[in-house]
Amino acid sequence: PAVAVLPDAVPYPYSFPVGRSALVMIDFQRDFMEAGGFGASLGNDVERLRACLPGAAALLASCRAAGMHVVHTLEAHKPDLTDLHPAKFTRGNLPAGMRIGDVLSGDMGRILIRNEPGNGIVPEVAPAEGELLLFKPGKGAFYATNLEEWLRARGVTHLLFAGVTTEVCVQTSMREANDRGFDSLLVTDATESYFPQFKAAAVEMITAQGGIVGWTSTSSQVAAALS
Ligand code: TIU
Repeated sequence: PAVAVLPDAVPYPYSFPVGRSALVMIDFQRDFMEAGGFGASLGNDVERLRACLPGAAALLASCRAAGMHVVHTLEAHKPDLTDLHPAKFTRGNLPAGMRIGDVLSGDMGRILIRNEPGNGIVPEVAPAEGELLLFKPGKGAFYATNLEEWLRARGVTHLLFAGVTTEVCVQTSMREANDRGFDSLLVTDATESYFPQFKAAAVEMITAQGGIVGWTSTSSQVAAALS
């Protein structure tokens, strides 16, 4: 279809012009999603995040089949750390060896550094040729990146969001998108948090007050709308 319609989206029906919409896959990186990565080293249960991979992979397949633009982001810093604020570097009061740029024990390489092994996207949702792979130094995908320019150059007006974690990088990116005038939809089975109550709260706060940040739906409803 030229316009896909989601009659059961929350808080009310959402429609998107397929040729002017992009799927934004936030930070599906080994750092956060695999045992032995940075997220796991901080004591988080990565299996919780991995529960959204089937939904995310299905969503990615639907959007690719429809010919939509696809963007993959990575939370990543330059090897020389010139794009890392001291406030982010020191946050968490972590010991040496566990800070951004340090070498993690195991095979993941330097923590949150571009092109290190841990900074690759997990195979279940790996980027394909022609899709944008975007390094972002912040939580939001628009901060200190060319994402807005890239989307505007392609006439994109609507964004579908997936990724981890729901309440941190996904929600921040959706709020940034909302303030830039993009109508945004969060696909709830394609996003996860280490904390179930934070995912639930983020979904509620995005859709509250008439969709103050955007809409939510599921990968199967997006697939049905695109078929
Ligand atoms: N991608 C993303 O959400 N980065 C984070 O830092 N998430 C946390 O949950 N800490």
